[in-house]
Amino acid sequence: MRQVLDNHNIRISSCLSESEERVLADDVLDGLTRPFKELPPKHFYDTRGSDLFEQICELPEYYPTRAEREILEHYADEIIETTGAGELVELGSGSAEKARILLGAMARAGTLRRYIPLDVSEQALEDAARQLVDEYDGLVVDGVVGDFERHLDRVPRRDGSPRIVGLLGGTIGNFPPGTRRRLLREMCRLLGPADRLLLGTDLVKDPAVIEAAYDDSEGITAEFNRNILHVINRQLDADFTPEAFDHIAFFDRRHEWVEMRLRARRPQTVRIARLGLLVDFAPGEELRTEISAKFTRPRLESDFGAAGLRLERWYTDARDRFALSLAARG
Ligand code: SAH
Ligand code: AVI
Repeated sequence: MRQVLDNHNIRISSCLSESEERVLADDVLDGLTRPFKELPPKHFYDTRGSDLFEQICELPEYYPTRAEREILEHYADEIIETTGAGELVELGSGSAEKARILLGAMARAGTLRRYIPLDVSEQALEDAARQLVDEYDGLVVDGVVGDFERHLDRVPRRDGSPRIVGLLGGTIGNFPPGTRRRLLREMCRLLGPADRLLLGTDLVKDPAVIEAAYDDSEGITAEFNRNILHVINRQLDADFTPEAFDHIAFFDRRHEWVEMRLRARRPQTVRIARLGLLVDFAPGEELRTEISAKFTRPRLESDFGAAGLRLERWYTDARDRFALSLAARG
């Protein structure tokens, strides 16, 4: 692992290297040569994509962030009291806005020791780490720049006190059902008997509310969606015209997930120079860029069961829009 930052309270190491470009290249090669084109959503998050996501969180239509924050503000002290946690491992930590609420509860309980964020975005990780050590006296941030689908074995070992492993924001919903269970199983392996998983999931609700959250009136989500094409242009020397694609978001009632797609406005051929690949788009052809699954408690319990996890506590916001689950091994 490469050391990115090492001052007295912040250590950040990176599992990512030039080979990341190869990961994107392989995903693009797979995804754009399929009969139905698709790309994995983790490639949204370069610096611009992370900024756009932060703007999405502030939008009036995007309720998940506010709903999850409401739950955390209400129950963080109880969560820390029941777990006795002194460490928070957060996967896909982004700006660490929500971690801050849990770290505050740990500070009040006198257990706070270490925050271990893991994110593909080095910039987001570094910014969050600097702010947090300023805010919390004695806090150690041990960050990992990495991909939680590949680098969970690089999460630093427990320092003695119980830990919470968090995956917040509903990010688990961005994985299809089989991959979701595999990821939960891998997260379960990070837990000792006294540790707990804290998982944020968006809940099934009126499709109109969900669709508005993924197709906001200011067009920020549309820009976030198109950002994946900017990433491919820059990293793989491609010539996508992002504006030649419409942003589509719809709720799939059968699977209970919202999908984001990019729909070609006209016939076009895109050249991806690094791959020596030409990709044709028929007029109206769609490229799926994200699913975001919405959950019910029974669905989540069956996913937990399949992953060797047991649901202990289920917290929701006052309007039952979002849930936070506390789960243990076994
Ligand atoms: N947890 C925050 C951010 C959610 S956005 C919140 O609740 O608001 C999703 C975050 O996960 C982004 O910061 C993105 O960079 C990160 N991410 C997405 N896929 C990832 C992966 N495979 N490995 C590591 N981080 C990932
Ligand atoms: C990060 N993830 C949980 C967000 C979601 O709601 O699925 C990403 C997002 N996509 C569009 N808006 C926000």
